[in-house]
Amino acid sequence: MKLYYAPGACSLAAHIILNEINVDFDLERVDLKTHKTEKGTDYYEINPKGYVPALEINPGLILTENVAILPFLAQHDPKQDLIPPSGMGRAKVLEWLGYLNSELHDAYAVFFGAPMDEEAKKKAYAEIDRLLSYIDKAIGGSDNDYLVDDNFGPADAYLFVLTNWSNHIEHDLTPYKNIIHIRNKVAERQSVQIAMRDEGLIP
Ligand SMILES: N[C@@H](CCC(=O)N[C@@H](CS)C(=O)NCC(=O)O)C(=O)O
Repeated sequence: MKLYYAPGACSLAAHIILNEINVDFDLERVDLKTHKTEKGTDYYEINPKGYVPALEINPGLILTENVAILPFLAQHDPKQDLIPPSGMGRAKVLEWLGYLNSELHDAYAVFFGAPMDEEAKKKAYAEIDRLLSYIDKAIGGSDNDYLVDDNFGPADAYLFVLTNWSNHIEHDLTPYKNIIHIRNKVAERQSVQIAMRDEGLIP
């Protein structure tokens, strides 16, 4: 398998899960400004949508979209319990992935687009805070160790990656104690440390 990624982008979540599942995989970095890969390939030829992540499963077989890639990788070895194989447990993982992808990801993404004036920034911070407040409350109201159950899974990896972006946009995460609690556990995982090191995010 090969993951097309950009350092610290949402593709880091797939990178983390690839490290969890013990498969051989390659990485190919994509420059999101030029849409060229580190090998000089026009990235639109790999993923016509132009964004990361893209997962090459076999030569010519490409999977895109976080909500498809993350469950696909997580189900690789059912013994690892990264995602329930079926039923409500799996539906709950997809519920979180959908929410993170369509709501929180988009709320952060506006900071990486066209420059915003102060008024627009204020609204964008307020939207992130609204979503994080919901997530923090949902975690606090459950007995689970992680977002869905007591096992780390793809939704936790995705939440970790998205909330890392608070560092880049001068957004304060400290009010969100339950999110921070999950983030701290996720950050300690070897899969996360290795992925962040391999993407050049930590020494
Ligand atoms: N719907 C896509 C969105 C992916 C996405 O927004 N990727 C960003 C990085 S986090 C990107 O590559 N942006 C550059 C671009 O759109 O050209 C998914 O969930 O996989």
